[in-house]
Amino acid sequence: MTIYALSSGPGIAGISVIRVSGSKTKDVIVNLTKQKAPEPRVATLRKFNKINNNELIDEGILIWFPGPYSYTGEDMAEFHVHGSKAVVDSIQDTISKIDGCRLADPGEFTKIAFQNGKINLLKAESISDLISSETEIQRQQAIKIMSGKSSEKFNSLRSRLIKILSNVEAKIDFPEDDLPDDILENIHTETDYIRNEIEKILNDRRVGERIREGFKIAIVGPTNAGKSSLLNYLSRRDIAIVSEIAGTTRDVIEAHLNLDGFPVILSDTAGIRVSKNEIEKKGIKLALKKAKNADLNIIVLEPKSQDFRDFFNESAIKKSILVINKSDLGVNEISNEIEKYNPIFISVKKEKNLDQLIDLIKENLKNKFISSEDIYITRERHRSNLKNCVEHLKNFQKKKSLEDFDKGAEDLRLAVRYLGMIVGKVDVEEVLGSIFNDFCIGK
Ligand SMILES: Nc1nc2c(ncn2[C@@H]2O[C@H](COP(=O)(O)OP(=O)(O)O)[C@@H](O)[C@H]2O)c(=O)[nH]1
Ligand SMILES: [Mg+2]
Repeated sequence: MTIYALSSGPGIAGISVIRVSGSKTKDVIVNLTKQKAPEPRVATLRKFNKINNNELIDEGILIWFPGPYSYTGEDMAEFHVHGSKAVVDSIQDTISKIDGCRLADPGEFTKIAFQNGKINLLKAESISDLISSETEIQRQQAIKIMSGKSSEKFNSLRSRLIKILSNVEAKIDFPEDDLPDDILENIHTETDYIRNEIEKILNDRRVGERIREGFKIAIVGPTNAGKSSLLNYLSRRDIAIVSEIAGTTRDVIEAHLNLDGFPVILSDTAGIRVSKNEIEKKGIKLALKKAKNADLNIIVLEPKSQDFRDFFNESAIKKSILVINKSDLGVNEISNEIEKYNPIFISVKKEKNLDQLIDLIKENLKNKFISSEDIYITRERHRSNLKNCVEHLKNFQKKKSLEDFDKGAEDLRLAVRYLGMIVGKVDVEEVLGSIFNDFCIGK
């Protein structure tokens, strides 16, 4: 099947790009241009026509990428046309009339690229992350992984694991040959090393996922302190109802923001107080849960607030910035209990000190997460494969004696498989190759 799709964004644009991939690509070119394909990979001006009546659709740039030197590895072409809905529809409609051509599924170009070995799974995922990145740190993370940083790490760990496996398998296949002592010792030190490396990667406080999905920040505190006002200010929209009536916000209201380069999911929550209203009580429960799961809490109080520690447990307070809002009303009556936590004084109404609050939030996120060691994983999929890999390595490590190696080999095979699944590599042939290339059995 030959697939086609609009690869640039929908809507009116200066230029739109329609991509075609598959064995019929050349037919598509010939049919639309009434000429043979231009020189490969050279942008060429062409007229694009309907196929039935030769009516001119548009004039634009055509690039022809014969396979395998293309993104998907198949024959490909790009039609750069004027970006109107009518032009794009007409080109696509014309291509659809050519035998063997159909509209691409979502992600299909990249899927074919993966199937043809042009890119690995990590790269495919990071391409999608790069496309959907909204902030600078998301872009940086995606491009690092796209350029192979994580793939190299996992491929190198995997090759080392395959080498251990080949040593173990050699011992099973040729039990009468004594394995040199240093090889046996090496099996154990290498396994320790690999397990340690993977555990280090796993022990990353989920920074990669957090950057990809957004840092979770919960705005919490007593009723009427100005939580909803703060959410509206930070998101520059009126998404939460602001009112002097205590208990207005009951549901959790979320906003995805780019906070000066940081991807953030900001949640406004119900004000915490003792309430008899069932619905409000549910909202308060949700608020406390948000505070527990958040990466960072902003606890909003008023100058007259007496204390806040009844509401939150120690661990929620530890990851919090304490904010006294309504400082325009005067800040003389701050209780000692609150003063101790070094609060920042703001006024959402008078827009006082809000830049300082944003700086403080950014500082907090930076210290907590960004300065941590290198990030190699960005999805739950990576994490669960790594965890499975470690589990099997642990099982292998329990098998100390040579007699157990039979079962141990299976542990290692599974460990290799899980590690391979991250980059999308699962291949037993490699194990065989590694045995016979590297291991001079001599028989
Ligand atoms: N004086 C003053 N009033 C504020 C400030 N921020 C919010 N308010 C008012 O406080 C009331 C409660 O605000 P709201 O954002 O709904 O508080 P929430 O219950 O914590 O979500 C509203 O009447 C706001 O206009 C502020 O900085 N100064
Ligand atoms: Mg509110």
